[in-house]
Amino acid sequence: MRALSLSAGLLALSSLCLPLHATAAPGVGLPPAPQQEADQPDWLIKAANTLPHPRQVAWQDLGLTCFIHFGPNTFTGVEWGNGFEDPEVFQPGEEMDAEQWVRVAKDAGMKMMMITVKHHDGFCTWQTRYTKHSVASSAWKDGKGDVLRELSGACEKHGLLLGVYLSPADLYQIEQPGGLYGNLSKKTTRTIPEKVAGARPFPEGHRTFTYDGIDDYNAYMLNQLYELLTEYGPVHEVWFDGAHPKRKGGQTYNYDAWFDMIRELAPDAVIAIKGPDVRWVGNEGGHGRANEFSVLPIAPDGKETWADRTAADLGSRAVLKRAHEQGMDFHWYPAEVDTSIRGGWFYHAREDGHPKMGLQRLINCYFDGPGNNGVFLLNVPPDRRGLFHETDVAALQNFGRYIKQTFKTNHAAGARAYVSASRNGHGPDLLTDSDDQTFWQLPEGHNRGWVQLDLGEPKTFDVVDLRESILTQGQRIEAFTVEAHTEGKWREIGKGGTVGHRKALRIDQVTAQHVRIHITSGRSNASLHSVGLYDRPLILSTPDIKRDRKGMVTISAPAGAVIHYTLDGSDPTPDSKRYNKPFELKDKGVVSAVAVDPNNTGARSDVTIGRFDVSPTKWSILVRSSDQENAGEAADNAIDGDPSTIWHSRWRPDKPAHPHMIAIDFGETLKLKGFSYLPRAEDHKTGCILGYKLEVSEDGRAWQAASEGEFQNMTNNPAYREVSFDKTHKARYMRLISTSAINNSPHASAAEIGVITE
Ligand code: FUL
Repeated sequence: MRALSLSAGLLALSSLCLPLHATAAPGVGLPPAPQQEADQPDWLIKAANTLPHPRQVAWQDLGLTCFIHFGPNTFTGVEWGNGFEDPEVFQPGEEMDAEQWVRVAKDAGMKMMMITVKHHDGFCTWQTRYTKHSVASSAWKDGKGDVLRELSGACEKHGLLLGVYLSPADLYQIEQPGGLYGNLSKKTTRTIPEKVAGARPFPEGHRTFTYDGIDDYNAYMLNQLYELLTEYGPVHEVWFDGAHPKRKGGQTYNYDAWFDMIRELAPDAVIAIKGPDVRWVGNEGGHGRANEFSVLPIAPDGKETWADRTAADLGSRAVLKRAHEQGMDFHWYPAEVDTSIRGGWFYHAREDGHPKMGLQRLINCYFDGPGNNGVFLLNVPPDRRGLFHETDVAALQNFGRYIKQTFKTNHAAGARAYVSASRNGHGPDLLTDSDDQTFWQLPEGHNRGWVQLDLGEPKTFDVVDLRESILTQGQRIEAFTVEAHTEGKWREIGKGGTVGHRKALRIDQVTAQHVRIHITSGRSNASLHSVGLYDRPLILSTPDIKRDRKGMVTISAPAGAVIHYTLDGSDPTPDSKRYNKPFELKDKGVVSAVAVDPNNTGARSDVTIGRFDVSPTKWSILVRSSDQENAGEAADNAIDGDPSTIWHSRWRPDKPAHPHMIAIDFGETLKLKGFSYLPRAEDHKTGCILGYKLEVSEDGRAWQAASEGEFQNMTNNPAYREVSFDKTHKARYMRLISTSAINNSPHASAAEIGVITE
């Protein structure tokens, strides 16, 4: 990028009040200098000057990271274990290969492996000295296996960073006799690591830590952290999950001591979720907010408890103003966007060949994560062999290729930049140089401004990639618009809100030589260290498959695409049957569909797989037994095959309470192996069932319990669930009874309720 020098022409123009650094680009002109916002309040300037720690920026630079959920649940088929698992169930195959995980992740562009070394069930997948409930008690590798050791070795070999997820919730320590969790032990002064008779010595070179007020469980956590941070090479992220299937004894956590030890033993590690460096984005679906702020209010004087932040607006001016008035501090707290490539966090064989995340959804998460001022932590659960499953490997390869291809050529590189104004020493030439440490910045007092790029010749692009220089200048841009000069005039081609570390804005494809970015609202004077213009490869969106109440299957794809499908579970190709109109599928079946570009380009979408059980053609609601809201939210909506309509329990009486019931007559006797529940789709999820009872009946009078419990992890991830019964039940009738709902909602609701038949 070439810096503009002051020319005689420019001097003449600047005397006409055109901004400094500007010179006319022939034929396209330059916009006038924007009017600046009068004095900005102190609290806003304070937010503009709230900066990240360098370790947070280094973490954010990773962009894409890999989550590994691997433990007893991999083998027992549940999402949350209960602490009673026999260590013997942990039995990866001989072909287990942590290097395969790392290689596949690296090829997909991931920069860190974050592994659950202890999930809520309490089983430890490293050789810990502090419990027998670990790999040491499994026959796997004769009790000598160590998953973390294998992963850290593979990470080191392939140059990826390592992160550890150590669950504070620990059901083994809650449930087992002598368990340490909530055992009401005395809070005393403890020196960590505590000695264990006969245990292998710790590596030399690390100091010990002495903390006051530590009970048994906190000592256990500290001892384990000490092991994890001293014996497995550098750790770059420590994840403390906030989820708790169960609590006991009023157990509290000495976070200050945990954090202190981490800072000392792993100074480059960010402490995530229940910690000060990285916040959970607020959902497990991989979605970011339209405006993802990194500067958030926190409680002052070290009183912050790092509660989940799930509100839609976390850091707008309105939020900051209110927080400031309430005496809160501001803190740099960037978002980690996490989701699983599969329906569950752990591997479940039933999901093989049934990817939750096709290419389109992975891409969306990318643009919601690193492309939206966050980091995308994508979970890929190893299977029972101890390998990433072929389905997931293929999805990751596709995804990696797409991202590499998208960001291969920056059409803004080498462009000539004009700006509304610059701070001294931070001119436009620093905007597209290849040095991320240098940046262009508006002068003080300018909270608005523009950048105009002359690309030298018309270029085609559909991504505008902006990056603020957050390390020293923080997050300041609140709103921007993008214009392109096409067909002789300027027109808006995109707009956005926050930028921060990075905003990769997807727009409709445009071909233009001149492009403008207007910073239309900023806190103080914003900076940008780079602008990118990229062109995404064409992909065809995956088809959507639906079956209605009458058993008619409709497959839809973007206009123009041709759909092919199979009904035998095989992968559809352009030679498979072509879809023309809805067809009937009353029984159980699998529909696999692909969209193909009709223009012989060979372009194809990912395959969508629709798995259907018997259709609800003959089903009806037992109206008298069902608690239903009739105004548009009747129980029938839960069996109509349309996820956009819902059943909702009665809003009145004014104090509704569980249980709520929905009862179905199948119109014939079915052999039921289980049932499925799809919560309503809206963000608020009112009435999303947590605790349930499922009863079946052959005659509608005598009911038998088939399943009872809580949908695991429903609060954090209110999504589709399947529940298997212990045995097959013959039933003509089924009723679902809610015993609780997430967020303590007194209601019950469902988008769809289905069956799993033999
Ligand atoms: C949640 C946990 O309860 C899930 O099992 C999973 O580990 C997810 C990443 O965090 O809070």
